[in-house]
Amino acid sequence: MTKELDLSGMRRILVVNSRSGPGKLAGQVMWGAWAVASYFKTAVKDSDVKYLDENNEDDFFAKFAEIVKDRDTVGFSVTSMQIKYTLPLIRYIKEHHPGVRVITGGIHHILFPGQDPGKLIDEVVTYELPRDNFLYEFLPEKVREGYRRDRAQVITGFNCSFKCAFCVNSVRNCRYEGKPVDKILADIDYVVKEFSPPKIYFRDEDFFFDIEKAKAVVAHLLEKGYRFKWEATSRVTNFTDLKINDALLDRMARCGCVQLRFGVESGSQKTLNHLRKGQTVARIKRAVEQCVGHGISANCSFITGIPGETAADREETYALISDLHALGPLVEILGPQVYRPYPGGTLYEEVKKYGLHFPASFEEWENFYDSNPTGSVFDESPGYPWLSAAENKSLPKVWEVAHYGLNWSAARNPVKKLVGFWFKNLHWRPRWFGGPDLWLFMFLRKKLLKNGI
Ligand code: B12
Ligand code: SF4
Repeated sequence: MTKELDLSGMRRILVVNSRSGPGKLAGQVMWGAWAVASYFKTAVKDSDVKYLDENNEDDFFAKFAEIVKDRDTVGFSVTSMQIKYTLPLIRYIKEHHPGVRVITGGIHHILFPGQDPGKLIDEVVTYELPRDNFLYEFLPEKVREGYRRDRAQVITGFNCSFKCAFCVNSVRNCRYEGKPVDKILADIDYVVKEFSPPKIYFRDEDFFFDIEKAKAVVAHLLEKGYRFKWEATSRVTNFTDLKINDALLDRMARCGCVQLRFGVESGSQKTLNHLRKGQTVARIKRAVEQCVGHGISANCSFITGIPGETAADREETYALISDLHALGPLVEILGPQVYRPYPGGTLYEEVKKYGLHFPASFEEWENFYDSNPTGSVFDESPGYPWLSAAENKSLPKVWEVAHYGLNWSAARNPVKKLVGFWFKNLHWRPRWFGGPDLWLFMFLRKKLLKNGI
């Protein structure tokens, strides 16, 4: 187990981010792998660093096999869901280029620091490498195209100081880490100059945690007169007189803020308390109303399938979703997605009592999600022991009904509107999360839409 990564002997380096599922997440920015490639390039003297993200490359394997030939070190960034796609690449290296040093790091190793990495991996890094600088030379062409066409991203902070019981941050010994304001502003200016994006997403677990930073960004955008639209994530608890108040919302709307994303999670106060979310239903409503009042869209994310959550709690969530949706087309509903447990934290202790097991070594994760795909956002068969057979079947479909029934009913496109009308009245209102029409719709969605979304 590596304590401090030894950079000596590294010069010709390849950093790889494999895909995480059968499809590719094309156009997405892979911050972890990007940070690592940038760090190696900056920290290793005379380095020659290459970067490959399978999600954003055509002919990925051919490129990988070619580049790896003359490397001394290959680093892989891994979430648990990527292990299935990373291990075959590591096996290829060990078979064809046994002298190459293989290093793995990323959130999987941070979550499971003590796990046996097996014989194929030379070093495992279980902490975050410095991420002060994201070198744009590593940004793949497909991501650049997305920046120009739809939306660019600027990272403005890392981690989170809260410890919500269901969240990965509750099991990590982490706190919110701001990025220096001058760096954020320089990044914004660079991205505008280089890509002229129609929109920017400020990537941050809580953009308003450091309110002075948020205000400085808003002041900068107003001063520069930039025309792009922007969106960010916030806790609803930031909506106070001292933080996000009407005056700030007004300035935000004036400089292009079009959406804030909220982790609403539940409409049941009992569940919110159980999740240690630190927010009330009344506050959720107030924040969303205030946002909408300033013409800013509110994207409200929910989870369900939590141990201890009753049908009555779920009904309170559905009722809150309906109330928020009734505020108009500026409210977007995300989920409710089925809770995905990760080891550690208070909720995991409860989950363990139901006998849910996670693999004990790195290699055992390879096929874990084949039979128990708890990592998939669109997991259709969680098989959780704390849910009944009927709940395991119906809960993963709730988000489809909410998305197509509520969000689409507010769309301008007449086809979407019609589908929305159908799902809202036939499924959402009677809480019917099944039926042949829903099955057919889900089937078509998977076949037709990019990334299955
Ligand atoms: C932003 C984000 C995304 C973005 C960007 C992903 C990315 N890789 O950057 C998008 C939307 C694309 C995304 C997609 C997915 N995500 Co995501 N995502 C996040 C989120 C919210 C923040 C990650 C981030 O940007 N961190 C900032 C970067 C700079 O830090 P970092 O990635 O940890 O990297 C540092 C260290 O880990 C280390 N490191 C990383 N790689 C390497 C490699 C080497 C060799 C070394 C030495 C060190 C090292 O140094 C880095 C710099 O400090 C996290 C939650 C969280 N708090 O971590 C979830 C999270 C990482 N995602 C998760 C999941 C499940 C996914 C998906 C699999 C979802 C899906 N089913 O499609 C995909 C996988 C994407 C992929 N990696 O290929 C899970 C992973 C859980 C797990 N057990 O692994 C998390 C933890 C959220 C959760 N549900 O709890 N995600
Ligand atoms: S759910 Fe949101 S607020 Fe809670 S710990 Fe996770 S990132 Fe922080």
